[in-house]
Amino acid sequence: MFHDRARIQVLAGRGGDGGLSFRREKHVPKGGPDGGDGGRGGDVVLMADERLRDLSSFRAKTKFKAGRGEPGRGARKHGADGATIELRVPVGTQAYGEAGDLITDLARPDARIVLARGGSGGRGNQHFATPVRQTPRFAEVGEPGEEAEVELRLKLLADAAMAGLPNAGKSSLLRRLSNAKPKVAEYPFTTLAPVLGTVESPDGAQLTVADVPGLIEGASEGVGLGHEFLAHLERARLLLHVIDASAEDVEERFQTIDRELALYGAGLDERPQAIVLNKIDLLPELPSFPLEDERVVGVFPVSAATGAGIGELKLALFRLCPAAPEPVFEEAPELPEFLEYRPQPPARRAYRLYRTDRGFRVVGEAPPPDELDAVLRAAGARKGQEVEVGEEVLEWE
Ligand SMILES: Nc1nc2c(ncn2[C@@H]2O[C@H](COP(=O)(O)OP(=O)(O)OP(=O)(O)O)[C@@H](O)[C@H]2O)c(=O)[nH]1
Ligand SMILES: [Mg+2]
Repeated sequence: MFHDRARIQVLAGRGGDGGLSFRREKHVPKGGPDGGDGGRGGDVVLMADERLRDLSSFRAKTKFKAGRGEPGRGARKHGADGATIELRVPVGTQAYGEAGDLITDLARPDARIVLARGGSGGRGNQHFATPVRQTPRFAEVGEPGEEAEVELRLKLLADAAMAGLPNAGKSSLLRRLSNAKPKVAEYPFTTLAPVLGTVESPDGAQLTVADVPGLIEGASEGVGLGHEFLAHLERARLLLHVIDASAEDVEERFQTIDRELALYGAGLDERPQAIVLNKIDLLPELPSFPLEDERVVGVFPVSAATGAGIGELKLALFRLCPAAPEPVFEEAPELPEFLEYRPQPPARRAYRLYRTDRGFRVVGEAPPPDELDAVLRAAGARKGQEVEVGEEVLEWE
């Protein structure tokens, strides 16, 4: 099975707590504070890997948690940073946020984006000594990591894509045109997942062509296999509309597919189309295409069985395929894939949380009780510990 969608939950690592410690040396009776800082929590990163073809690796596992930062320790020892995890996805994967907003489009190998950022580590008590407070018995608590629910959708990146009814001969054609070897058989719906092939011109130029499962009437509403794969046509700059020319109703066949492209939307019905009239070996004379249509940039009678017309079609592809858009990333490093996306930009906290030797201290504008509860629980508060909020001292339950 080919998986072009996945929903995942990501949780970045919590920052490590600051250390609460005092220097101990043989001849120094009362050493100063020497608690080091906590390490940063690990990030969850999404990364495009050329070697991958689909999102099936996210079937087995959908929750990903980066490592938490280690707490700071005595002797000013900094806690280790939490491990960052990298989720690898095929090139062409888009990530959407919970509101359906496009977060990023990893359209280039090795493009990467931070989906959830690790919390910063808390400062150790070594930072809190002042002339009047030489023994600070508190240290900062590490911040929580960001979390997010993300939908991944793979949209193949091909220069041209085939559209057509089942059995039209799309896969046979891709075998003829490219290095790909998709399965061919005399029954409909032989192709169950998109296949990419590379076509080479005599002068060494290359184009990628996608063979997509056959479409039938109603495909845009989910009939047959076609619908979920229509998305893979979206990024192709040229459609190869493959029609079995040995059938009597060539025009009707064209229109059936064309309607589905229009119903699907995303501009598929405005894409330039090369009409491939296949199976001419079954016809006594060369067929013609009965329609005038401004999107039709060429009509090619071919036989994937005998190879007739294939050479011409191949050359024409290089001529007809609109030039790829300039790789914008070179001029515009601010493309989404380079942005560091923060799912929930952490609101600046109006308070700070410190660990003391008896429990916790909240300094600044304390959050509402529910939130305070959650924050303390996350920081590892235990029953019976003291929580100082302003002038008040509460007991944690
Ligand atoms: N006579 C003849 N048969 C062909 C030609 N091209 C393909 N076929 C046959 O048509 C049948 C369907 O071919 P496929 O390439 O599997 O068709 P498809 O469009 O990929 O079909 P789906 O994957 O089901 O959508 C097979 O039996 C092929 O051998 C051709 O040019 N001439
Ligand atoms: Mg096929």
